[in-house]
Amino acid sequence: MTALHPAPVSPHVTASASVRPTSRSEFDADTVLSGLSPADLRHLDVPALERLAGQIRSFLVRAIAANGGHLGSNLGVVELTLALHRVFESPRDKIIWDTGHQTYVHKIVTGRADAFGGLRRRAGLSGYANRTESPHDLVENSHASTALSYAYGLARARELRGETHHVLAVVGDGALTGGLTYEALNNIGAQGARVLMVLNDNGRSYAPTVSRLTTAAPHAHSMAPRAFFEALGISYLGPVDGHDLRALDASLRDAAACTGPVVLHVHTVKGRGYLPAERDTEKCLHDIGPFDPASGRPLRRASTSRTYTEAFEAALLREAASHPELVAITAAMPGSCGLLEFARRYPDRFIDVGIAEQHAVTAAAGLAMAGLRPLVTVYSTFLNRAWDQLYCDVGLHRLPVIFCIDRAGITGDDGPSHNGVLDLALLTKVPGMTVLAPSSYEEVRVMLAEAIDTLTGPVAIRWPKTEARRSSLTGSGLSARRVIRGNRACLLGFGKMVETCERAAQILRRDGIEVTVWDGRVAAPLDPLMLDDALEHPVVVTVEDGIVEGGVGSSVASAIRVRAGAGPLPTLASYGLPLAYFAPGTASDILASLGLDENQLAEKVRCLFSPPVTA
Ligand SMILES: Cc1ncc(C[n+]2csc(CCOP(=O)(O)OP(=O)(O)O)c2C)c(N)n1
Repeated sequence: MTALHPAPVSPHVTASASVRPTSRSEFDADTVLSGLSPADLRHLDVPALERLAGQIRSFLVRAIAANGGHLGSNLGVVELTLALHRVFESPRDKIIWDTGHQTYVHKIVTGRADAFGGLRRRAGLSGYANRTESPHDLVENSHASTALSYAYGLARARELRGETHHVLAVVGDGALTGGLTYEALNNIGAQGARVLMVLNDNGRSYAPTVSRLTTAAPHAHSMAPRAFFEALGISYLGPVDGHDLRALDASLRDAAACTGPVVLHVHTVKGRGYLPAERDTEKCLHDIGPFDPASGRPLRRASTSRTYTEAFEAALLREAASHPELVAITAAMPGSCGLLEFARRYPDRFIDVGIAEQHAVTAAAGLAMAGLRPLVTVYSTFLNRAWDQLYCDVGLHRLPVIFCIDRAGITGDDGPSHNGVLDLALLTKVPGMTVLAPSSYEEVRVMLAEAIDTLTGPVAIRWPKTEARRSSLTGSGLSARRVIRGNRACLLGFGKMVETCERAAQILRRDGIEVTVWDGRVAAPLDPLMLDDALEHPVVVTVEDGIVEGGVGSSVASAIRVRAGAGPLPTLASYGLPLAYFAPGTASDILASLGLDENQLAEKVRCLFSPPVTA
């Protein structure tokens, strides 16, 4: 490691830290941080560590400004990470970061600063902990509230194997709102498992955390957390200032000396040291795309297009004005799910339950039983958490809960755990559930209105992370919409894949092959007119951005076989995602690598003809 130098000071620097705003082009590997290891930290005195903390913050701002990523959370854990790696000996001691979005500093001090140029890019550094990157990374799932359960398992294994290392879970106050955390705490306390939980309390999830147990108020010596943890059989230490390296060092050593379960309560400031993050009231720049480091403002989008989330936000506001029975629920993601303006206009009809998707869904069931129309707004990947609640608590009771599912399909740069690849296959298996997949900005409004005004059971509307195309033509009701007529093949697209089908049809037309394209719109129940029309074609192809195994394509194929009876059956092909975890990359690159762009789709269709038609 090279010698440590003081970081330069700037107008954006708060009193105790130093971040140098730079232009995007200045981002480069940092010679001071290059090749840093936990052992290097143990040789430094506190002033040198404080200087290092400033350099790390400056580096984080530059690196994330260039690539996008998780900023606020990482700026808040700089001193905590340094202290942890000084006091404990990773990887012998096991440190598990809950959620993993705040492991950038951990990556820097475990020798990965040089890789930040490729942060969240294809074949680059993951935005979360990643087992293939380093032996210091134990867990690569980015879903919250899991760390204590892993820790309990690791601690029990340690006892059974007669080992002596420490097992730590660093859990945010947001992650502490998830039910899994309480299950683990109960188990750890009841069995006296020697697990050290570092409670990183910055008072925020994205938004302020929904909890009376934690608070970011520095030096708030509330008795509530102590009483809570001690009641469960877990010793409580703190609270300690998470930016005071001396205090952290002493407290972590005290915690390490405990022979049973212990929680060390640490207060940190999200976005610490970078004023644009500290002052961002929505989310302390929790996550952000490429931005101007001098101002903290996102770099302008290349196009003026709106996203599907924005389409939903506008549609919801329109419906909410005339439907006082609508209630919107989020599991700690009001901004990302497009609920900020709704929450501002209708605070009584907005519910943030914390990072608690299971509770959100069953609470929605309760609201619906009492005659309200709850909307559960959630990312596709996080809905996985609440599958049982959706199936039994909502589905079985046929309750009119509206699931507004964002980030469906391949999301890309957040890596495998963030892709929403299961929702279509799973939701279409819930008896009585209507599943809608808009293919344009305008369709979101039409479908939300349909869900509210006409449908009486559970409904899911699922849309991707991408910008939404504009279209003056929309469908209606539970009908699919034929967008192109042809006789050689019938392409049935769902959601954003409709556009790919249309482009493939144009390519095929240039070769003299006329195909029909349907915007399927409704993944369940399937439109009988669309199925009848498909049966008229010699080749039927379905295209979706969810897993193909058990997906909408398989429902279509079964329905067509039943309809065909003993008559001639068209050649059937279903395209979608294979059963795999997809490494980070852009969504379009990943889809293309799976053969799901228009050129490859056109080629696949040609190959289905007998004999195959060459371009
Ligand atoms: C099950 C689940 N739901 C939602 C999210 C989205 N999410 C990522 S980080 C985060 C907030 C985490 O807050 P906290 O644990 O306090 O960490 P902080 O970033 O504030 O340090 C949320 C809601 C998630 N990762 N997992």
